[in-house]
Amino acid sequence: MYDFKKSVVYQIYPKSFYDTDGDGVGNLSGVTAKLDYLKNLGIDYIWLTPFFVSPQRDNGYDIADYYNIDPSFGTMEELNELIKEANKRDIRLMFDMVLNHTSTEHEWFKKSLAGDKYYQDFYIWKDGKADGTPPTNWESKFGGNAWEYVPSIGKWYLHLFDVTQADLNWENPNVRKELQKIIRFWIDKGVKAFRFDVINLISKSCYEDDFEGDGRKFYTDGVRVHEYLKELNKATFGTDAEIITVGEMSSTNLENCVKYAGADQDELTMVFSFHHLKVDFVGNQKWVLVPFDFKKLKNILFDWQTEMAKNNAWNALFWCNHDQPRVVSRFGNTSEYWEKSAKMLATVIHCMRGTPYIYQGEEIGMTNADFENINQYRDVESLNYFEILKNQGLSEQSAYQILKVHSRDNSRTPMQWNESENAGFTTGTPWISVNPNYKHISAENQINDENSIFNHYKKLINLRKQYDVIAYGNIIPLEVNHDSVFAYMRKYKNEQMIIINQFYKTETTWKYPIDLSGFKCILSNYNDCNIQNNNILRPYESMVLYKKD
Ligand code: TEU
Repeated sequence: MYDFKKSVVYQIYPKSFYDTDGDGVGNLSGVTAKLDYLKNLGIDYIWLTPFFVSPQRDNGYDIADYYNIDPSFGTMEELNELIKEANKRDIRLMFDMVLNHTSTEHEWFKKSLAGDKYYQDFYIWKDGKADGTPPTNWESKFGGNAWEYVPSIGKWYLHLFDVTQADLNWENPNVRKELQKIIRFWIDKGVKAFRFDVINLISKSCYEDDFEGDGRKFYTDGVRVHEYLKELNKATFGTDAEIITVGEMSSTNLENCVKYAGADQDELTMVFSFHHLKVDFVGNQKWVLVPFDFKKLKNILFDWQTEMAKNNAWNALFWCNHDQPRVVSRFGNTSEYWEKSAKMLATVIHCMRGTPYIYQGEEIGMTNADFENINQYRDVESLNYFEILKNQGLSEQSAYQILKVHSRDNSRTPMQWNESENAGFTTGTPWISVNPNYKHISAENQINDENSIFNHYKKLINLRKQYDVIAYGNIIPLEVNHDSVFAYMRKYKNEQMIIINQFYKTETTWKYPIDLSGFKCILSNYNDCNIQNNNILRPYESMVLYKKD
């Protein structure tokens, strides 16, 4: 019997994972080819980012046909083969459903454009203001105004993301029925898990100018969002208790997340929230350079941990995904303490209450892309913001510096399999440059090395399976005001676990706030883990202590 609380999810961005046909773009067969690698790591689910038919303006998050596979990723036969081979290894697939918007290439949108009234009501078309400006001043998440004017219709359509990603009108019951049909189609194919893209943005009802912000307050966690999720649950995945779901919640809050992911709410199994990944932003503004705020990071994670637990709701735990820079570059160290800091960061997340997600390459400590030239960037958001930053008066050099830190392409460079050309990702020309550090950072280098980052992840996955306290325990933050230590305790029945992490490359003193008699060290990133060690924690030191009464 699957127990999602003991499970770990591995995220694959197929385009950058493994290419079996030499066209430079990863594909579904590439995922099948690497299943044994994933089985060895010990993960339970694979979240595949969208591989459906798409013009690929936003790498598949712009879907033109939800029922078919994009030819660049393969065929339905190849998908069936992947499902079959994954099943054989007891690995389940999580599909990524983008239900907030479709590509403007989708037939619904094309019909909408052609003037078909039935399909026009599938999208959000509004009149502009009397002076000819857009209906509201809302900004697209990728830069610029969020409305596009279509002269033949005489109205504007809403696109919270790229201009080719038109927002669906969830107020229309026919839209909701079509979306339910899609989910049921994939459930019938045996899919046991779903991720829902920006699912807290689906309920829009109020179209007004935002004089304080970019418009998000009018459509984030909107008035009918919980009703819509309960309806989707009931009509689709709610009929199978084994199916797990995760909602991506953009700029959400705790109050809503305890509903989205509450055990008795009949909405979703768990949520991704992003506040802990905005600690190197200024407010909501990510295109700036500021050091990360450690205490803020710790406090946000602790608040979410304790509040979700109190309300019997479940978190997704993660540092990385295809939209985020690499965590070892962001909060760790890419030189002397690369390995130690990568292990420490993994331990912080994996021992918490919730379901851990590993993003491809994280398990081998992959780092940011380090691109030198705008020609190396592929992401629509990065390309737009490069222009926006320059228009704001920044020099090209300064704009590069910001992109280098915050671009989503940092996590989209090809998976580094081995030391051969293109890191073993493709025999062709990769669609995006491989990080030149692949000779030093690769899966092959690490699999058989007991002390590698890969094997540290493997151990963490095993701990979750072995110790009930990780899956089921409550969480107690320790010494929250410490300037550099991230520590907490987990408790469940007669089990106790203490997780201690030094977040910086300096030594620090740490006074254990509890009596440690009877505890033993079960995981560490140093060879000697001496829990009586005069209260000194070494650079990036991380340890897991355990006791059973
Ligand atoms: O991302 C939603 C989202 O709002 C972000 O993470 C976004 O990348 C960020 O705000 C930009 O600064 C999801 C997907 O994960 C992302 O890849 C898609 O581009 C986006 O939705 C649109 O479907």
